[in-house]
Amino acid sequence: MIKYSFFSICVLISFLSMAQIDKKATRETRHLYRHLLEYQYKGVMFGHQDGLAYGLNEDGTRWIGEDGRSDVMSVSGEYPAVLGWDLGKIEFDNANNLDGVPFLKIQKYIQETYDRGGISTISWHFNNPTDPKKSSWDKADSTIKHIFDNKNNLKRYKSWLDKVAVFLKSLKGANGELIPIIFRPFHEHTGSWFWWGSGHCTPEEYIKMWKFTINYLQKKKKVHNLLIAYSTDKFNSKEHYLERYPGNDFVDLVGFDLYHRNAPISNESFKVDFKRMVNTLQEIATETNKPCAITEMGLEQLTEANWWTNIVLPVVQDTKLSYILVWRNGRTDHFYAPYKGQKSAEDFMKMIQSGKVILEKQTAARNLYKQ
Ligand code: BMA
Repeated sequence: MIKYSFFSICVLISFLSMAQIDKKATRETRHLYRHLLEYQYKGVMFGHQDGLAYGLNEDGTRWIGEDGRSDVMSVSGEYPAVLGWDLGKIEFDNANNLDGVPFLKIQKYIQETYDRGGISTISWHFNNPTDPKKSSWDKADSTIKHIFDNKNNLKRYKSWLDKVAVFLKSLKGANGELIPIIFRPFHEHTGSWFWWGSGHCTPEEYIKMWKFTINYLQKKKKVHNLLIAYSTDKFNSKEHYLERYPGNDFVDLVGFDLYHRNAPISNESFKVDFKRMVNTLQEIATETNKPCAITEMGLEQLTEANWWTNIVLPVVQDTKLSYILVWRNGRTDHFYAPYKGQKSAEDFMKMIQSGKVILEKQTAARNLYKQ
């Protein structure tokens, strides 16, 4: 009797301490979440957006769609630990996403990443449901208000979410199990460059949209392979970070996006800001018992040869951060991860050799999807 009640108390305690929001999440999704918490302070995983789909050759020209290739691999001999993808244009049933990556390929890359033991995260730069011709970047005030005010707009938005749900549920491992995804909707909302940004909706509208979306995917469409990431852009304080926070029951992972601009003049001030934001994020992660990450970051064109060990490593090492993800290697003038011969490649390796930032092999050894 005593044994059983002790056992039930342990189960209850572990249940209460799991801040994961979807109580029906698949086994693999629950394992991933638990492991993200367990590995805090034990090395930060490195991620790259679109890292398997395309990149840059040594002479700076593009390569696209070469199976097995990755710029991080060409520099380090390993794949990134985390791969980021975007579903922009899935709402129109397009074959390719907004940056030209075929959705069928994204599906395959996610499966390969899972098979190797890595993590996939998905963002969605989607068009405006009240005026589908308008992209995420076409600023349109009160879009969210008009989605809920107007039956046709809401119907259209739901039909787009249906497509997202079909895609997410199509991601399966070798045994038919769903592949866990860190899903990161409505990102960078402390900025105002997207229609869901702070200049275009009230905090109440933003939170309503968030809750509606998560409920629709998890409750209505029964998508149970998601960890939901809340990611702001730059923020000034904890209050600012939390201004549009939808609540602990609607967020699994807390993060932010931050780009380093105007290097080298801004190097020192960037480091100060970056450190401050990481500290605040860790405080929130601790209070909410949730994992945290830098969900997007980078220095465009990596113009600083020592960027990784001078700017990134000192801030991210020995923190709670689960991962940092740099943006895509899209063009000669728009890339964020080193490629073979790129001037920061050697320094990137120094950061990896420090053991504080890890790639795919050490990540796979963590068996993130297993008990
Ligand atoms: C931006 C740029 C764009 C891209 C968008 C969505 O930061 O990389 O070229 O279309 O992200 O991936």
